[in-house]
Amino acid sequence: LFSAVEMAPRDPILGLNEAFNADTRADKVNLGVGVYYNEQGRIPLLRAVAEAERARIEAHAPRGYLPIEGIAAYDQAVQKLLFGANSELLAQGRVVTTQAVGGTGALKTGADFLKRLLPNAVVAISDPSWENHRALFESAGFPVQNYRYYDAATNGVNRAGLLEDLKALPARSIVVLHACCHNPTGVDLELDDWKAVLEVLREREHVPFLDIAYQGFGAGIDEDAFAVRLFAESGLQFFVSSSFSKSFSLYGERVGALSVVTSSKEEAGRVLSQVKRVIRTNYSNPPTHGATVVASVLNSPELRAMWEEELGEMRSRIHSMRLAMVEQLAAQGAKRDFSFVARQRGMFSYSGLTAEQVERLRSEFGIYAVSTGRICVAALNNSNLEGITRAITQVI
Ligand code: PLP
Ligand code: TYF
Repeated sequence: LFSAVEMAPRDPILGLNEAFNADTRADKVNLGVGVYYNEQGRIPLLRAVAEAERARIEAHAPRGYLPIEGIAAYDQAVQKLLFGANSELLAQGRVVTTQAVGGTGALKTGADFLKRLLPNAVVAISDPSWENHRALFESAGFPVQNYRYYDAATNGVNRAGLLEDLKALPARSIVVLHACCHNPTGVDLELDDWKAVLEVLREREHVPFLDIAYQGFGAGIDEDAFAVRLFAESGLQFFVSSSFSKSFSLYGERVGALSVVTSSKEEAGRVLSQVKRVIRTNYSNPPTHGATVVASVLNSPELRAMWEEELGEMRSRIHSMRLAMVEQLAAQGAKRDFSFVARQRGMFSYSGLTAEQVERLRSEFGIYAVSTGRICVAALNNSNLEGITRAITQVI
């Protein structure tokens, strides 16, 4: 049965973790995987999460099966976070939200549902994009193409190329867009870019699929939902996959959601029934713990305020690390202008380092980054920054 099974390639990012864990050097640093580490180099357990967990344990709550679509209080809290508490769409009952097994599970549920609706569609993702986007939509049976996005010459967005490529896609393609804190580049669209993209999508009848995995890590919770809210006002039907892995530091609990914007309450009911069918045939119903915790935090005024403060601390620590990195690289005499790092948003920076330079960082200095040059700025701290910037200065 298995004699002809070939070895599958490792995930380029999660594979790095394995190599990092096997490295015995005491001063090794992992700038590979997209995880937020605090100033002490640890994945934080947020105070708001600890509080909610304590209350939950004390309540000795039974662990029955959840509904297929997940915890209602969770789904509603997700909707408010994405669309805004006063959203007209929500009041009209036009948004279907189901709890998902992380942002990844939301993308896959959405992809499987879309495959039934548009079996011959093309899926378009940004060049570059999160490693898993292509594989995930291909595994749902879609051909996946790139649209131009990052411009290495300016460390910005290739605006003309982006719009041209979206126009050139077959009508009714599925277009995956990073709503904020683009992974891997850290380069986001500006307000006017979003408006221009929206008009092309409308013209070409493309189906937008907004992926938001870093809400609160860019400019703020509401600010980072800008694209979702712009699309909500547009009257278009679209998909949103969202994740609390980063914003609640609950990576391993797998807490995400899929939201589908429909054109009426009646349509929403039919869509929900089909999304539930996809979920049922994949894993029946979602897990309890993470979503219970997130719902208690979002629905309690005190815990919510605590969470917003903690998320704000993570966001501003990353920003100060960006500034410190630019400053230190200049101070070390790096023969390149790294000021763009301070303008990028979210956890990542596309540093411009080549695959060979990344390899030297690993072999000579025990510093792990993705071979594309992506580094996780959220893993920098005041103790490791000097060593990292010195090593970067040496390899370039
Ligand atoms: N989408 C993007 C753009 C991501 O960077 C990630 C990162 O993990 C995900 C989705 C998946 O999120 P999760 O870990 O919640 O599955
Ligand atoms: O891009 C990252 O580092 C995170 C974590 O298959 C991740 O999004 C990476 C690869 C993967 C799943 C999660």
